[in-house]
Amino acid sequence: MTQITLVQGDITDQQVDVVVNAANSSLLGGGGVDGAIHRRGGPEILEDCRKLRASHYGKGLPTGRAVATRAGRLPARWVVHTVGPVYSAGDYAERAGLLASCYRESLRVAAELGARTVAFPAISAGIFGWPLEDAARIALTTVTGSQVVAGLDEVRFVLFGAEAYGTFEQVWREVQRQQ
Ligand code: AR6
Repeated sequence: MTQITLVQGDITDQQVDVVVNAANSSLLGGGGVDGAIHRRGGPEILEDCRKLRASHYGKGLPTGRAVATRAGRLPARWVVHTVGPVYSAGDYAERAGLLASCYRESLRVAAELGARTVAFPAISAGIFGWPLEDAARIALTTVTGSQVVAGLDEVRFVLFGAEAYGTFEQVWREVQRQQ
């Protein structure tokens, strides 16, 4: 049985096999979770990101996709970088599909690496502007609906602050009731 857990905290503190990064398509760092991961993990992560850019993603990693690097000094084995969509009410359905894809693709890459434990932030719910409750619903329904999740021991959502934690907890109760 895969445990789905919610914790309030900093994703760079998590002792897990895979930490998922809410990156941007450049893969060269940014603010939010991305900044925190590169700061704490150190230069190995950026070195691997640069190599991935040079070998496969000259035009950038497309939104909804995921790639893995080493985790440097983080207490994790790998970082899986995924690019969430910027929120826009205009083409909601397409972008919501891309946000779901971030979770599915990250889990697929994690499983390919042989990971048993994966920590996710609330992808797109910060700088990319996705309303938190909706981001939580997409995250939780996608992960519980994923086939890949069966091979993992734990999928942990790491929420930064009491508000994000409370929102995920409330949405998680609703999602469980509907199952
Ligand atoms: N641990 C866990 N969650 C965090 C942390 C942390 N250390 N720091 C922030 N959050 P964001 P996005 C929360 O902005 O919206 C970057 O510049 C935050 O409160 O990190 O996908 C990238 O390079 C929010 O709930 O990611 C991209 O350009 C959630 O993590 C862009 O931001 C996601 O916020 C990506 O924006």
